[in-house]
Amino acid sequence: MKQDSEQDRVYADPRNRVDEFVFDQQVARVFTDMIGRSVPGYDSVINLSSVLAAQYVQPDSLCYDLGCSLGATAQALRHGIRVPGCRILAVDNSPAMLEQAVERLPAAADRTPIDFICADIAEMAFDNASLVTLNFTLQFIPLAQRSALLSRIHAGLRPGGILILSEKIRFDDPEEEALQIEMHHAFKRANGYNDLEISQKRSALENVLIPETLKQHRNRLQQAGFRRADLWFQCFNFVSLVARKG
Ligand code: GEK
Repeated sequence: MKQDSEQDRVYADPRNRVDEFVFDQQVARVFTDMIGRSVPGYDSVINLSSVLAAQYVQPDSLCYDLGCSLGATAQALRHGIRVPGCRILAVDNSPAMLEQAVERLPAAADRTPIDFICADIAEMAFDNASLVTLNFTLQFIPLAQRSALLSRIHAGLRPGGILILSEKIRFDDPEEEALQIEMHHAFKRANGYNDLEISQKRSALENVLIPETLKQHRNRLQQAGFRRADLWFQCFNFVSLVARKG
């Protein structure tokens, strides 16, 4: 089992042309370091997902970790689950990420099983779920597919089930948008990224990671049928919501 991620230097050297960001082998190898140094509050959101699992996962139900990457959320859910008869389905469409996820999964025969599945979450159906996580994943799904995905998640949840939706967001107020980005970049610099790395990564993500406002997320969740959606975490321009099925 591999514990440590290599240090992320993916955008450290100057490039003539910055291609669109992809979750390939190069990214998978450094992903734990990359996301920890890039997403403010990442560790808190992942660790606290286990608290929500302890509170809301129902016996004999499924948990879906959508866009599971290396399985950090799935492992946190497993740590939190207190009830019998559950399975965690950890889904990603990047074979490189899943390969690393399987390699890093600690053996724990006595805990809730985790199945890693290679699939496009925009094409999946959901069933018998009591908890679903979209931790920093919806932002990578094409805008036109987001509503249908949330409706299918809602349909697949049991009564009382929850969706944890964590996202990078943008702000309607241009000054707040600029200030939040300024603080996010300060966070990245404090974690050792230089201005070249920050700007090349930003270009690579430009048409790949499409953030929306909190209001857009709340409206979409409501339209998908969720009874309510409450903000439980924010750090700069990164938030997490808990959406509940009635
Ligand atoms: C964590 N939740 O560490 N279907 C399946 N997976 C997808 C799709 C799709 N259509 N599009 C993107 N992904 C994780 C972090 S990372 C966030 C999530 C980030 C996957 C993609 O391959 C990647 O692994 C993940 O979504 C997004 O708790 O890198 O900022």
